[in-house]
Amino acid sequence: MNKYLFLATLLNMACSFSLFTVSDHEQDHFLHVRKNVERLSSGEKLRIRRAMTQLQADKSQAGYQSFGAFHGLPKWCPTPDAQVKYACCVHGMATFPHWHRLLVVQFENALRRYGHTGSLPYWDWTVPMDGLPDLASHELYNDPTTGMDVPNPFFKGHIDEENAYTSRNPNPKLFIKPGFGDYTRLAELVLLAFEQDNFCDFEIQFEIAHNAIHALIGTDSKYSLSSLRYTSFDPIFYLHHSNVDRIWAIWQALQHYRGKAYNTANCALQQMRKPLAPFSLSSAINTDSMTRDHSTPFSVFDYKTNFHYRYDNLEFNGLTIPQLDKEVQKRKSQDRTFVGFMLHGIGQSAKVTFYICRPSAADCMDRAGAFFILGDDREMPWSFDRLYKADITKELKNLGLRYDDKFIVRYDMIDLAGNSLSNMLPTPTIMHENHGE
Ligand code: CUO
Repeated sequence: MNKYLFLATLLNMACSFSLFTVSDHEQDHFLHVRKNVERLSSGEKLRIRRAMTQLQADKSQAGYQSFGAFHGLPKWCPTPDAQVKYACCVHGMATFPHWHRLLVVQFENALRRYGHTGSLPYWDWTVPMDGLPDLASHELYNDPTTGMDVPNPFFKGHIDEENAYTSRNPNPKLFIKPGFGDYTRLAELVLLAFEQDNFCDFEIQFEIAHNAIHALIGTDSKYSLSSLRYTSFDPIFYLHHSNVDRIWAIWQALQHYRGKAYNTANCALQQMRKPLAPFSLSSAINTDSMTRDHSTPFSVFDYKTNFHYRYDNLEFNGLTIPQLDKEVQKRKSQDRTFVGFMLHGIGQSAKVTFYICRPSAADCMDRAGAFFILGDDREMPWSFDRLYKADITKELKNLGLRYDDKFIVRYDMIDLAGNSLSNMLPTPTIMHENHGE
């Protein structure tokens, strides 16, 4: 190589590394930061509450009721065959994370229109907790400028369509502390999702883990988080889904660390190319150009570039990404048994409880676990193409059973008011895994 060509090559390299490439660190400097809701200052709480009050009073297409209607009632998105109107939200399919990332971005932008200068905080429900976030758990708050107690807009939301307010009935199980050194049950579910290094395997575990919060906060309340129709009218929905989005962002960072695909999917490719309604629709319906311009799932992965936000940190229960990688590798190398459920078109919110049945048919009462469905009779078709896995290793051990002993898993389903539902799932599958073998 002659010296001019050599110098030109060096210059080119310098340009591509320092002049024309913005490093992650430099990019991060310009992004809005989503904070843990429990770490907001009193000034930040006041500003976001004021913005939320104004957003709730906005009855235009860009106002609070539209957010509820984007997700649940009234149902107005066309079905694939365009015959019936369905709720627009996406569940039970690989584009669940994308659809909800768009909704959270749009909500955050709406708060900014009303003077909120920060981002949408997240409620980290994977760590042990004593109650719901302070921002959302009191009916009134004191406005220091007037000295008056005024309604806290994060406590409840009005559902104009039903002329009703949202309500909550948190299950006390949500606040049970784990033993020393253990994770909460919700954190365990999320850790199992983090183990998956394929997008679709991650997605189903992640989505079903997220359902638990809907069911445990809403329980049997009609206008609550446990109803797909009304969930997004409750303001705590947005703090929950900011955290759901953060969990996906942690998985993305973990994938990057593992050298695996993180800003794309290697499965469900058809779904990833199809723009998501109602974000993709006209400006008369979706007034937010940011979500309209990035309504194709493939463009939703890169949240920093396309939506200009980041999280204050991407730690999981205090574990940095390298520590989290070590933790999930350790878990994967263990000898474990799972029960797999094929979840298709359940059509309503439900709780599935499963039991290990030992050889004698009468002995079928050993509860092995439970999970929740967030569903409705008119929602986008559920099309999970893989099993939802629940770990039953400990439960088998407690019963003195090995994975190759004779046993079956039985399940029952109830709606969230406790009424029995007919069993509509295929027979569960037992799987034994040891990635360390
Ligand atoms: Cu649509 Cu949490 O998923 O609500």
